[in-house]
Amino acid sequence: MSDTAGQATLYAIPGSHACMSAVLMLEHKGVDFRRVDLFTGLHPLLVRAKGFAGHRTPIRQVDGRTHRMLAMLDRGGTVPALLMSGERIQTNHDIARFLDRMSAQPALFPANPDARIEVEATEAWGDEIFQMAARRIALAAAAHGLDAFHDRGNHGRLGPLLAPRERVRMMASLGARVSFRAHPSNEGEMLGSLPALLDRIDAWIADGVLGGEQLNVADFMIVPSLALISYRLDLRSGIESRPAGALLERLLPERPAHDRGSC
Ligand SMILES: N[C@@H](CCC(=O)N[C@@H](CS)C(=O)NCC(=O)O)C(=O)O
Repeated sequence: MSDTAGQATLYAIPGSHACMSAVLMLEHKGVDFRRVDLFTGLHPLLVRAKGFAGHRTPIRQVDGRTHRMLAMLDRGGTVPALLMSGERIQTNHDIARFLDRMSAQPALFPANPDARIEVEATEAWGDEIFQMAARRIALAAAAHGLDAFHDRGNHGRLGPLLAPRERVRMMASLGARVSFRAHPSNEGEMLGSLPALLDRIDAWIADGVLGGEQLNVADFMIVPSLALISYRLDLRSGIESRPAGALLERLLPERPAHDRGSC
């Protein structure tokens, strides 16, 4: 059961790496779903209007803590938000577990308990650390103007970033830069931390935790963040030349515009 007979609905915003994680998991499971892109910035309100609860306890941190504005945004609610079989599920963490409960195969988590612990720890890092790092690194570039981005953020592995229209993209990125403390003044620090983050992903690939024959929830959590960072023209080739870049190309190949909806 769902809002339209048999079909799930995924509420998202354009270009969201977090929403692409949910898209990849739904595709992996072969779920029939429609994607509804909400207007970026108003999406916490819009998703509440669709009956989603928001997060009473903060779910996101910047520099190891949840400042007041971020806590307020978390209370409002985040996308991806999934309406499926009459249930409303918010956050990739809960969506992954819900999807595995609904149908065990193809699994998102390894059956072996030790392997599962490792994958869940990698997923948590992708969710709590890397997703925010990617968001802030991308937003910081917007302070230099849209020319800092592949195709000015109009097309790419995640589709148009934030909004299909450039003027709206610039306005939305300005608000988000304040919310997520992504400013030219701390950009150097964020960029300085990136090589270690990418090395960590490459090491997980070498160990077979990521990029295995059977893809898992951690792959789906981490790869969209790589995609978002690689919109930055100054970082693109540095990512694509790594093992992480090969995994990115495997899961989210560059496609002609509009091929994957307007994530
Ligand atoms: N880590 C969570 C959070 C996702 C998240 O931060 N979503 C962003 C869009 S990329 C959002 O809805 N932000 C609302 C806001 O900041 O007001 C997940 O993966 O589900």
